[in-house]
This record gives sequence, C-alpha cells and structure tokens, in this order.
Amino acid sequence: MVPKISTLSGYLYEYQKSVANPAGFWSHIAETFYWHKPWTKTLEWDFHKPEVKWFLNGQLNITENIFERHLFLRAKQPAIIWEPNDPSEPHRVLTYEELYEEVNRFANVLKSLGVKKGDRVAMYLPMIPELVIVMLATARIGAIHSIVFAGFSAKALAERINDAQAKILITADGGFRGTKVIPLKQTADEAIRSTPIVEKTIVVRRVGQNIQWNDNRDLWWHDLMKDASPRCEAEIMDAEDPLFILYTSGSTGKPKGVLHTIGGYMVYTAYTFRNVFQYRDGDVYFCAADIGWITGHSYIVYGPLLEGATSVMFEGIPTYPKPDRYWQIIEKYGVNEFYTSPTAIRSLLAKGEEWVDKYEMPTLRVLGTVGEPINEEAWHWYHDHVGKGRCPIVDTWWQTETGGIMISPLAGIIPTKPAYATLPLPGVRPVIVDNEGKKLYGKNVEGNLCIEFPWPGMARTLWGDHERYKQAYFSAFPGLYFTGDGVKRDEDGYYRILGRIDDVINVSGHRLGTAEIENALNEHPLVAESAVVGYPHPIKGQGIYAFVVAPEKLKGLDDELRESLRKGVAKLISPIAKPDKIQFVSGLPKTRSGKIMRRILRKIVQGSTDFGDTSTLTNPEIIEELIQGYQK
Ligand code: 7RM
Repeated sequence: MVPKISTLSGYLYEYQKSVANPAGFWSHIAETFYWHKPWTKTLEWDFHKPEVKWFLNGQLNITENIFERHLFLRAKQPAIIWEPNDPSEPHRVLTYEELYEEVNRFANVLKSLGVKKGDRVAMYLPMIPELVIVMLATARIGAIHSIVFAGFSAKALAERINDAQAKILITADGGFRGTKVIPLKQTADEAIRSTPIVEKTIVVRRVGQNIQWNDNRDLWWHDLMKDASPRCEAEIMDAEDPLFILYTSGSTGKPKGVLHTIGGYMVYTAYTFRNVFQYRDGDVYFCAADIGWITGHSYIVYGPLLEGATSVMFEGIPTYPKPDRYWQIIEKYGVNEFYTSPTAIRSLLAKGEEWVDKYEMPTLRVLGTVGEPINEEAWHWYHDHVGKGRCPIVDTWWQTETGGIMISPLAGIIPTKPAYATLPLPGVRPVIVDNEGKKLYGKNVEGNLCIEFPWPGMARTLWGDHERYKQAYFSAFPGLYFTGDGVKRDEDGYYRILGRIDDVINVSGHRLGTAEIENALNEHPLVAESAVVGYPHPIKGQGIYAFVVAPEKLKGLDDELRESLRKGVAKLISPIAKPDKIQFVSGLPKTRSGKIMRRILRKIVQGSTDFGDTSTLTNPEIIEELIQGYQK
C-alpha cells in the first residue's frame, strides 16, 4: 500500500519533499510495490528532446501488483462489483481470487491465439466485467491494450485499430444503455472491412441478439474460456515497456494514440487514488465513468485494484430507469467514495431535488468530479443534496496524457472552494505562463497551464509518432509540458481551471477536436467548408456549434440538410460529436493567409460583439451576416 497523507501539514511536508528530491520521493512510494528487479535509476528526463523515463531497468508485472500482492489477504474480498443497466437483472461480484482466475484464463486464451509481448489487442466492449478481464489479461502477458469507447463509429474504430495495428479485437454481441441496445458486433464487422490486420474477433455474449458470424474470424468468448487454465505466469516486463494506448482528440483531425508505460503509471495511479479519495481498506468505491476513457482506466481499474480496493462498475446511465439510479447504487452497496462528472451532476440537478433527497446515503464520505470545469451551482447541489453537506468534494483536474490526477484537493485535508481544483498533488509542479512563455509567479495571475517537471504517470509518447508528441505538448513553451488548458491562480494560491484554449472542446466531459467534426461535416457533398466552435451549454458544459458554408439554393431545405449533417457526424465519429446547432453561412471570416479567425466565431456564439482587432480579415463584412444568423 502506498503511503497516505492524513493532515494538511503532512501534505505540505510531502509536497516540499517531492520538489526538493523527486527521485527520492517517488522511489519511496515505488518501493511499496512488488518488483522482480529493482530499478537502477529513478528518473531520466529531458523536456526538450522530449524524453521521460522512470524506474529505469526495474522489472515487474502490473497484474502481480493487483493479484499476487493482495491475494493472501483479499482473496475473498470483492474486487469488482458490477451493477447491470437494468436493476432487475442480478448484479455480479468478482472477488480478487475470482478475477485473478478469469484474468489468467483469458491470458491463456490470448496466448493460444498467438498474442505475444508487445502486440496490440483492441477492445470495443460495453461496461461489463469482461472488459476488466481483457485489460488485465493483456497486461498479464505483456501485450498492449487499446480500448475504444463503445460509443465510437465503425470508421473511428477502424482508424484506431489500424493505427495501433491490433491483430485481435474483443467485442460483444451488443451493449445495454438505458432503453437502447447498442449493436457493437455489427459496428465492429463494419470496421473490420477496412482493417486487414485483424486476424481474430472474440465476441462476448451480452444481449443475446442475432448477429452475423464469420467462421474464419469470429470466436465466442465462452467457448474459448471453457477449457482455459486459471493459471498463467505473468510476463516479466521492463518498467518503461508500454502498458496501453488510449486515443484522444487533439487540435488536428487525427486522434492521438497516447501511450502509457507500466512502472510509472502503476505508481502514479495507485498513489493518487489512495490519497485524493482518502480510501480506507474495506471501503466501497464507485467511479461512474466509462472504462473507454482514461478516468475508467485509472480510477475504475488500475488505481483501485492496485490498492486492493472494492470498485463498483456500472453498465448503465444515471437516468435509467429513473434519475435516481446512482443514489440507488450508492445505498445498495454502501458506497463510501463516489466519483462522476459535472455533466452528470447538472443533468440530475435538472430533474429536481426530490430524486436525490429521499436517499440518505449514510455511508458516503467523499465526492469527486472530473472531466470539465464544475460551475458553482452544480458544486453546491452536489455538496448539499448528494453529500448532505458533510462530504468534501474533490474537483480533480487531469488529462488522458497525465495518466492520473494532477491538481485536486485531498479529501477532507485540503479545504475546498467551489469551482477550484485547489492545489497540486505531491510531485506535480504546475507553472502559469503568458503567451510569450514568461512564467507568472505569485498570486492572482492567469495564463497557460504548463507542468515544469516530470511525474511518473505522464504519457511517454504518441503511438508511432514521437514528433507529434513533441509538437503537441513540448513546443508551445520549450522546456515545459503544455496542457492546452487556461488557468488562474487566486489569492490563496489555489488553481482554477478555465478550460481548453486550443481547438479542443469539452462536451459532457468528452474531449472532441473541432477539426475532427469539421472533417466529418466537409464529407457531405453539399458542404464547401465548415468551422466548429464550442458554446456555453447549461448541461453539457459546452455545446457544438457549426458554421457551415453551403450553396445559396439550399434555402428552404435547411432542416433536412441539418439532419443529414448530424447523421453524417454520428456515422463518421460518434453520436456524442453531433453538432447541437448548425448555421448555414455564405463564408467564414478569414485572414489574408486563408486561416479561419476562430476567435470571432467563439465570440459570436457567446453572444459577444467584442471582436478585438479585425483588420487582418479579408472579408470583415461577413461578421454582420454571422451575427444576424446566430441561433441562440
Ligand atoms: C480526465 C480527463 C482532459 C481535459 C483537460 C481539461 C478538462 C479535466 C477537469 C477539467 C476543469 C477539472 N481527461 N478537465 N478535469 N477541467 N476541471 N477538474 O477528463 O483527456 O479526457 O480531458 O478535460 O480541459 O485538459 S481528458
């Protein structure tokens, strides 16, 4: 178990130590894990190259740190409590011992299919325990998992499989989400038509629907698992070997394959989980994210299981069958720590207090949020109605690339303040820089959020494209890791995250690149050009607003074209990327070099007319047209 901070002075002490001697600080934490061979050097780094390595030459397997390390004490303790979409269906509990055996069985299945250390295995699965089993089985044999969120389209799935060159895909016959059945196998089949690399598809039966079957390629999970041995020796890995790839949106159209390595990610997720949530042995912890995103990777699976926790995994949505589903689950299992997104909180707030007020939830001790800035109204509602005024809220700021939580209160230890992520965790050194890269010290400053020193959980590269890694994170401000977020440090030294300052928008806590959505819109034969920006949305945080240049003669067919564009985006990316608003325009504001001046578009959709300097525009007259047509 990692060391746990328990007082404010303890936090200050650990923080100072982590800055004065980072290698000593993280070594001390890493020593609590099980290594086959200790590391010979704790850290090697250069943010200019860029290159970061932690626990060099250390040898381990992350699944031994989940299972072998805990089994003698926790064999019979639930590791995963799985709650189905439909509350009338039975739930499932997997103890550490049971999960261990399932993981080993599937590890043997993967081996029998020829999967070797370093190979990539893709997953397109709903929120079912098999997803955790395949992740850990992949890690057990030293292969690299690449999980694709089950809401993505066939095209998005194919793009990710091809980029990672995954030979095996694990999917399900379908998935349940509220009243919907998601046809995952059908989408996977469509994707596989353009992924020549995929040799085998393993299919978990979840919904029992009829599906197409390819005898040469498709295999049933239950057939393969039937005779598999529940013992599989763990592959001994290097600390810097890859653990997984997770694709995320950036400011260009192509998704980025963020790569995390084993040793640093293990130490970082376990440490941050224990300390931020102040998890106590025997507690029941519930993170309502999807494992298809980083929050699920780090704080449903790795962090909690590395710390021997009981982690609740929920298949469904917060409003099905009724908007009290989360509170029901919290009471059913006696949840102590609960972690969700501001969007989920806002959507439940909008349903009325009566849904939450009838639940006492006496076991709740800590509440967490992640993914987007939380507005004060949502913060207070969460605090008063869910936490009954007695649970601290940890507003956790971090990213796919950071691997784990970076800036956040430690529950009950660091005094909270609505909408503030508060202070950096030990080992995290944020700096605020202005647009010229000058560091802004002291209180009451605002600017670009960078990190000036490596931490173990940070991404090491983008899969197959180290140059893009450098470009995306280390070139805006040389020598610093640039997060893409704006931030303010207030008079208490507390950090408030202001949101993305690049061409990434955050819709319901989902990170989307505006360029990706534009590319999808531009595929339509009637679209000449488009520009997408985020606008303030009461529930989703940001909504998607698309300015679309389409021919004049379409007047009258606007609604039809709008619908077809929205469908097109759902098909090419995902339903979560569908524009909320589409405005047809005759042109976009452009500079002489042909660049769209997005700043103006952002202002328009905020209802502002303060456009700043527009003298470099070739077509300033277009602004009036855009304002006239702007849809509130
Ligand atoms: C964990 C996750 C990362 C982006 C990040 C921010 C935004 C995340 C907060 C937040 C304000 C927070 N990874 N973000 N947490 N903004 N307060 N507590 O979400 O890669 O999908 O997104 O999300 O803009 O850069 S992510």
